Amino acid sequence: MLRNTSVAVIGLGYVGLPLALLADRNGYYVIGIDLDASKIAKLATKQTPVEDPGLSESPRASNLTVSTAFDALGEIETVIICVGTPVNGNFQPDLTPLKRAVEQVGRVLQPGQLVILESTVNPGVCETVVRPILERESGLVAGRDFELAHCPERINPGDSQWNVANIPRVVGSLTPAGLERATAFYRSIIEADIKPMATIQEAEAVKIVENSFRDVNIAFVNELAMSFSRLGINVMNVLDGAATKPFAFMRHNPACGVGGHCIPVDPYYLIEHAKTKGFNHDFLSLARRINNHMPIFTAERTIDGLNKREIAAKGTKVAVLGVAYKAGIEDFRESPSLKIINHLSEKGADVAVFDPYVPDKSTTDTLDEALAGAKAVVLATDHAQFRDLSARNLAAAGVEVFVDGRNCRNRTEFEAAGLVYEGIGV
Ligand code: SAJ
Repeated sequence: MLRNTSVAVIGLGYVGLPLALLADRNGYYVIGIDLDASKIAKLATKQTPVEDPGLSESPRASNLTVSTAFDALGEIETVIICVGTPVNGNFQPDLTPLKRAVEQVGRVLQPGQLVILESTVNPGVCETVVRPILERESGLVAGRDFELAHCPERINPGDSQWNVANIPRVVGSLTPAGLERATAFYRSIIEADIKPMATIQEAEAVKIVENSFRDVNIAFVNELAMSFSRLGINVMNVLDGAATKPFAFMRHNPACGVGGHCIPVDPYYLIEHAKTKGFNHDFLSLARRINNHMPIFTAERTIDGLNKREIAAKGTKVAVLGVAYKAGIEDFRESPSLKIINHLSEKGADVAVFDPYVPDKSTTDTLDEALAGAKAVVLATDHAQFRDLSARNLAAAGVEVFVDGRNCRNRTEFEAAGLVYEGIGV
């Protein structure tokens, strides 16, 4: 017998934890499952395992039941899978974590349950990967014995305005009954529009499309930045001008690269899936190549800057500030900083790394240690602390080159202090 108004969330990361806490706050009996025992231990003592200002709820106030085991799922009405769907080193989609979680759910699946996938996948994964595993492991039939739906996650880490409670969602399912149940669930916890899609594939496609849209727009301004660097035109000033157009223009900003677990990853799911049907997404692929090149472009600007001072990169200390893929968070998945560090190291530079949000990837404990003896500084993540760095203090410390990987500083200030300033198209 399934427990009324009960929810299980599989995967308690940036996506699953906020969702589990929100369902709990809305009166559901919620169990959270994660393979990471340390995360479960923290949550069991009401601690927050990930620091995110966008977390609309606190574990301290929740009645969340957490576990690393799946066997408690048997009585749960709605089971939501929120595990990561990364790409491997060759940019090929990696569904291993998803398949593992679905197998575990399938083994304890009960008649009447609703399984919802929130992980980002290409169109077709729910029907050709998730459904067969659930049916094989349970002996049940989707759409008859249990329901399967897809509601792609839309979490924006670090965003204090938009969070799981107020971001509109789309939902798709194999059957009208599944669609009705899933839509009703999200409408019961989210104060925003929940749009039912005609098919589960449409719901899968929505997320890939919205993030590919962002990736190609970023690639557009990144290509402009590289072109305008040659033309001697300040791309940020031009984008400021273009942004005065009140319609049909959406501002994006060039930078040292595109990181995170969404934007640089999701397009590959569509690219690779379409290839299996004989279609090449040349445009999406080109955008990925442009954005993947930006860390190299940034590292080369650093070397160019040192050369302007007749300093060879080889054997020279370079401080890379920031490892996280965007400001104010600790997540460094697919971060451009990692590629900048690798490229400069390959060129023989002595690279020091400091990010207060990512101590495990920093090579020094303090900013001053990273800067000591450095001839070049690369601002790779625009954490507030790095936005306030004084050009004069850097010059006094012997720094000769400042590379503004986020175009967040002012060329004039650094040139007035006697430094070479290199931006991304500025
Ligand atoms: N970036 C640029 N230029 C831009 C915007 C972003 O270089 O104009 C870079 C960022 O520095 C970062 C990467 O792209 O390295 C991704 O940035 P992001 O702001 O898109 O941050 P994410 O990865 O947290 O994206 C999330 C996504 N949300 C979901 O997938 C549910 C994305 O869809 C949102 O558009 C994005 O937040 C957002 O709007 O902030």
